[in-house]
Amino acid sequence: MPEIAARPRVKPRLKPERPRLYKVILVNDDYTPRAFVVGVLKAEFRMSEDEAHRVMITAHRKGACVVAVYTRDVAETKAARATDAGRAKGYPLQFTTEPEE
Ligand code: TYC
Repeated sequence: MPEIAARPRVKPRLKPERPRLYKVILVNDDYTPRAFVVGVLKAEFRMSEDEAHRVMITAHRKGACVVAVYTRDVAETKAARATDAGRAKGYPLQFTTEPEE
């Protein structure tokens, strides 16, 4: 049987889709010390003291605050590491992720 060359079934996209981005969200609680939250934000999200303090205070006042936006893998890894840092000290600190619209 002669081989029939397979042609691509779809036109290759010239513009690849950009990957969906995910927000990392800091959730307030009544127990984790403010300074500890600031330290985690600085260490895991490479924030300055001022930036970390602003994000911590916003979560404290409003209940939650968007920390940063990443691809899904990076967002989930950072949220898990930051949450684990609190858990290791016995704090209920929570970082969650959520897709951007
Ligand atoms: N509410 C905490 C306190 O008063 C501080 C805090 C801020 C904890 C933000 C979590 O996401 C948070 N000690």
